[in-house]
Amino acid sequence: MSASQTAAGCAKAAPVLDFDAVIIGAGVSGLYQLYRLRELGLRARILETGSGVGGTWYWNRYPGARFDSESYTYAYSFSQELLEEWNWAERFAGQAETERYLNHVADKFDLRRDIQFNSRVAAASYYEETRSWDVALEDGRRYSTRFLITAIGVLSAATMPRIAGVESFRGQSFHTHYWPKEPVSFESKRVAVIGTGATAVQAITEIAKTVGQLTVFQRTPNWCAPLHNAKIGEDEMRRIRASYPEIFARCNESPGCFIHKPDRRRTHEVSPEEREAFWEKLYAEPGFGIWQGNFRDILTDRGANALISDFIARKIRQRVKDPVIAEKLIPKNHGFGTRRVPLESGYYEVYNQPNVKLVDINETPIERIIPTGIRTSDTEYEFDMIIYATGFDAITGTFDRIDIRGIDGVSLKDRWKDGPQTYLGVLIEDFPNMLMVMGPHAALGNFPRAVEYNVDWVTGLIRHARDRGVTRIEATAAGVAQWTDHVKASGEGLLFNEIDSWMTGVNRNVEGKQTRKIMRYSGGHPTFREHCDAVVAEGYRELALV
Ligand code: NA7
Repeated sequence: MSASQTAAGCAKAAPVLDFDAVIIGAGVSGLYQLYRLRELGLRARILETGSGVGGTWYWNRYPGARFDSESYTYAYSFSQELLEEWNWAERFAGQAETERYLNHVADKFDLRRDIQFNSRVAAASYYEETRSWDVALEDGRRYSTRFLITAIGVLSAATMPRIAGVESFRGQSFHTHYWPKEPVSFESKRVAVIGTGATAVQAITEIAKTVGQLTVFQRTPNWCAPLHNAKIGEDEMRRIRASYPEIFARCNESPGCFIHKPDRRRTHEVSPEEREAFWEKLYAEPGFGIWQGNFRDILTDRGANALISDFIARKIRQRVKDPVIAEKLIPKNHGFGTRRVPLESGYYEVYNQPNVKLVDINETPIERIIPTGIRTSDTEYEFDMIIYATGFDAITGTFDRIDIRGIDGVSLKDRWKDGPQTYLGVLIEDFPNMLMVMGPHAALGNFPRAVEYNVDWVTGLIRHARDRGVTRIEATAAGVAQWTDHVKASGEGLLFNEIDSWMTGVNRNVEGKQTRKIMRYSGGHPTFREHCDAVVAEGYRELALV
């Protein structure tokens, strides 16, 4: 361990700590957090499980992985120079382009010298005597730090299905999150995909282009809408670059930080003809407009939601030739937009291919994985490859996988077993000096837009502490209770909170995650920022700073 007496570690106890701040994760959040802490003159280090930067965009290299947010809205906005020099090649960048972008950021700002790769954090414990955290890696290395900053994303703990026999399969198998760096060929192969979430929709569409035979095992269909990706030419990039300030301003004004803002009208305010024309227009436009830029009541009013669901169902019926398959692909247990809407580039047409089969596992459940393939209640399917697109233990799952202990050894996993409780999604009572970037009960959406605000807020708090010789920051019980109540209240009346999905904390493959919980702030980003700004303006109320 190296000895240092540095910027933040300067007050009362004056312990010799390895770092002022340890950041877990070198994704979009962690990279920017490191950049900001360096500006403060702190000694910070990122500990990262992977061997490269990028987080989500480092791991999820499955075929078809790409943005559903417009590339130019996903870029960091903090550096004019970066905005000037980076050209996006596609309206919705693929994984490779995004990974290149984040590597470029790491190089440009010389971030790598403070990033330690191949370093999975297994445990972190708070010590009151030194007001510091002890962070332990899986391989036994340990570091002491004043601040522990989690930048671990909301979808980083991949989950395998609880199906018997997974280990027995003799062919190739992959979880989409852990896709290999080497190319994988599907040619002449019999491939199974389990799952039909946003990941599967992208992967299936890409795999279907070259596969021998593809069989999709579907438990719950999702409402998908067209992405309409395209290349960005030089002229378009020039126009985008010139309008970055307006683009970012517009994103910041919208509830999800997307470029698409809800239409002020209610669904029933317009005539059926006008409604239909509006929806046709949205369906033909790129990106999340049909979800995020729709009439403002489609996610709160059951009647409105039924109408838009019916519109999308008609589109599915038009695009899928076999009416029986079309019906299977139309969700029956939730309305449009109440789960994450996968954006697609020819997904429905895949089911018109003679070499693609859809298996509804509600009709014929999977009994087990066998050495040669998959056995359902009525058939044994033989496969060369099984792809698990089975999602994540979302939002709190990555926290659960680290043994995080606060005051007197209290476990964070236990503390949150009935749902997360936080102050502004950043702090937790009894876990002093631990700060979360995009933690539970923060506002989700277009990630980098939200990340930049979150990181700046966290950085501001650390600066405030440093300037006052404060070495211990903790959320108060009252603050946590207030915020947790407010987060719950902000979710009332929203249809998606009545539906099982990763956004409501349900993952049937994980013990204890079978019932819905309020996992995220749904009052919209502008209101979220108002709350956080007010806390700063009032001198960090509801925080105990000593
Ligand atoms: P999702 O959206 O959680 O999707 C996981 C899919 O896997 C979903 O269709 C699940 O069906 C299915 N699944 C999970 N377990 C099983 C079992 N045991 N049997 C059959 N099918 C199963 O994860 P994604 O990776 O697609 O997307 C996550 C987010 O990443 C996405 O929203 C983007 O924002 C990026 P279910 O719906 O549970 O019936």
